[in-house]
Amino acid sequence: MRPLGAGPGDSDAGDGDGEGQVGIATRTRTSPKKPSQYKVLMLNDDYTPMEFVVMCLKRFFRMDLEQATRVMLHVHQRGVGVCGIFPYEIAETKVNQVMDFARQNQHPLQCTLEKA
Ligand code: TYC
Repeated sequence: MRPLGAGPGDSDAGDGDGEGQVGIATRTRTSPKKPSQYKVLMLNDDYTPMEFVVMCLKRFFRMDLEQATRVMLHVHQRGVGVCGIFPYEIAETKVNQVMDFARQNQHPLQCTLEKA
């Protein structure tokens, strides 16, 4: 078996004029395309208890009590707030987890995602 690399007779090992150069591709990306990010949004409503929203934020978004309370109050006052930013599949999973948990507890809490 021939060793790897240029040797006599290789088409790109010519007289140095660059003719016959092969296999040199300029990489404009060094890693696979990074997945686009999505915001998970929590929406306000008049019926879901504040404590339940705080519980969701702690459970599904790993917030501590202080952070969860701050986000919940922001949503309560402004109508919508960001729970976190994730790749699509993770964002979708979190939306489903919140919506399922809210439904199980008969609260109308709504959660959605939006491209970041
Ligand atoms: N507005 C609700 C209340 O007064 C509390 C609430 C906060 C509900 C945030 C949903 O995403 C929400 N009980």
